[in-house]
Amino acid sequence: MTKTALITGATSGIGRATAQEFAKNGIRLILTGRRTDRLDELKKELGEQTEVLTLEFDVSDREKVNEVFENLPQDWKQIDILINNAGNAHGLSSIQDGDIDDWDKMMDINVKGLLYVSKAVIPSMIEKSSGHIINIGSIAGKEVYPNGNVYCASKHAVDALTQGMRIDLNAHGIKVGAVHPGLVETEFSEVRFKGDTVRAKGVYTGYEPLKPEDIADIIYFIVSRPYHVNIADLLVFPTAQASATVLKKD
Ligand code: NDP
Ligand code: 8X3
Repeated sequence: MTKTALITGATSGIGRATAQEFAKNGIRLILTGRRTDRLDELKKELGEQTEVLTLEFDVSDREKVNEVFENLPQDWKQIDILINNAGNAHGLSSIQDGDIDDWDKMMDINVKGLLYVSKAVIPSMIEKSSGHIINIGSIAGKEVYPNGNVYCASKHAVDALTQGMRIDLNAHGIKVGAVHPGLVETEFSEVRFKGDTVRAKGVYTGYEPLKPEDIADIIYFIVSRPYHVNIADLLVFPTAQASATVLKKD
């Protein structure tokens, strides 16, 4: 039976590559993000391989999330796979210099957004006693690095929520796991550095970073395991990276 996956943050980077990988493998797709032009492009591109529904909403807008999920078309209500991927870092500053608006964004999107979407999707998974949730964490959810403070806290929260969800949903036959990437070249640093593309590019020069497709490939591997196998926690680095702060550059 064809599975249906919902991927948040499918308009760029890891989410978009995962959508492409899933489409190649015939998974029906619900793709979400705030940029409608990109959602439209994806629907056109991937609609040739699989059925695609696109939904434009901000994951941190609780009322909008509820409205969107209450109004899902009937034949899209059964979601088998949820990839909680939408997220970003905003700023890279010491705790004393940090911008409170940036802090709000990271906690609202990376933590509360993930919760709002999960809360909307989980009931239908419980109803049929199956489902698979993968949260995209980060090395920043395993370690804290200088000036990473609030982003790291948001990703540590994702790590804790993944464990909590796995425990609470265990009795319902729902698999929960997390993938924690190290450095992946996406729009992540452009967002973190507020459009400073030169600074963003510098994050990924002098070594070979992960590509979004590397993570997408791993996510597809995880969702394609037999039902009795749950890959609970996976940390993925580029070979040049050994920890949040140890990176071998040329
Ligand atoms: P990108 O910036 O390329 O993609 C982020 C995605 O999240 C976009 O599709 C964006 O869509 C979506 N998004 C951001 N904010 C919101 C929001 N408020 N509501 C809805 N969607 C939103 O970054 P990545 O692909 O790198 O990031 C994906 C995930 O991977 C994030 O959770 C990030 O923390 C994590 N990660 C990234 C790493 C890296 O090195 N790149 C390493 C470890 C983890 P839109 O703007 O259209 O809303
Ligand atoms: C993204 C990777 O090292 O910039 O989560 O935090 S890092």
